[in-house]
Amino acid sequence: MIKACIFDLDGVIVDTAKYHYLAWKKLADELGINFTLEDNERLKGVSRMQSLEIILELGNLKLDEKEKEVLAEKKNKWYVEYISRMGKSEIFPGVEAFIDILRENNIKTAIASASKNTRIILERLDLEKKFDVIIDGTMISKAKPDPEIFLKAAEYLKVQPNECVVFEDAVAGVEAAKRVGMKVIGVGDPDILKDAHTVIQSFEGLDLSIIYNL
Ligand code: B16
Ligand code: MG
Repeated sequence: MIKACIFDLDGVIVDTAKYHYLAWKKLADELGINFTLEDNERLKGVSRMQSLEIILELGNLKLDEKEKEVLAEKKNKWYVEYISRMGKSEIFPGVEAFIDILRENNIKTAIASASKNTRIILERLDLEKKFDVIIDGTMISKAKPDPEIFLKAAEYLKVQPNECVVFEDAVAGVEAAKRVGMKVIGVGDPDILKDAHTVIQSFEGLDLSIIYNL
């Protein structure tokens, strides 16, 4: 019996990856590091500090913790500038309608995102009220594929892990949810998200059958 749906944010509800890329690119350019859109794929679903580590590794740059914090903070300032200009038109097609269907059918909804900027993004998209629970990067200590974020979402929703369906665009997120017995719907490329129970390309036209037929 499915009682709740838990949504990742970046790459599932909205495409913030392009803004992460612009901000990281600006930083990489400053540091003289070549950073491509292909490299950016490795940053999806990964925490801010881990993302910085990947970029520094691309440039063979070794820095101390303090220097890394300054750079991460700098990138985040640029990123927040970009996302502060986002609007409702950037929500992926069909997402709001699907969440409305869930709520009308008494299925609880949550966000589980590694982003510490989750609340700013949801506010800009006017989506906060659509979720019963919001778990973000400020509330967890272990990154996906650790299941901490999904377990916390289930706990706050007051449901059991096996009563949840997770929507994820990152391989690490699919693994995290499966580790605690949740059903997972991948959002994106079926070849990449092959461990998910099923994969969708879009939320357009989706109804409850997707979660009941898993
Ligand atoms: P921030 P998700 C993740 O969000 C992004 O996919 C990832 O690229 C980003 O580095 C991470 O959030 C941290 O974001 O710097 O805003 O705290 O996919 O878990 O919703
Ligand atoms: Mg994601």
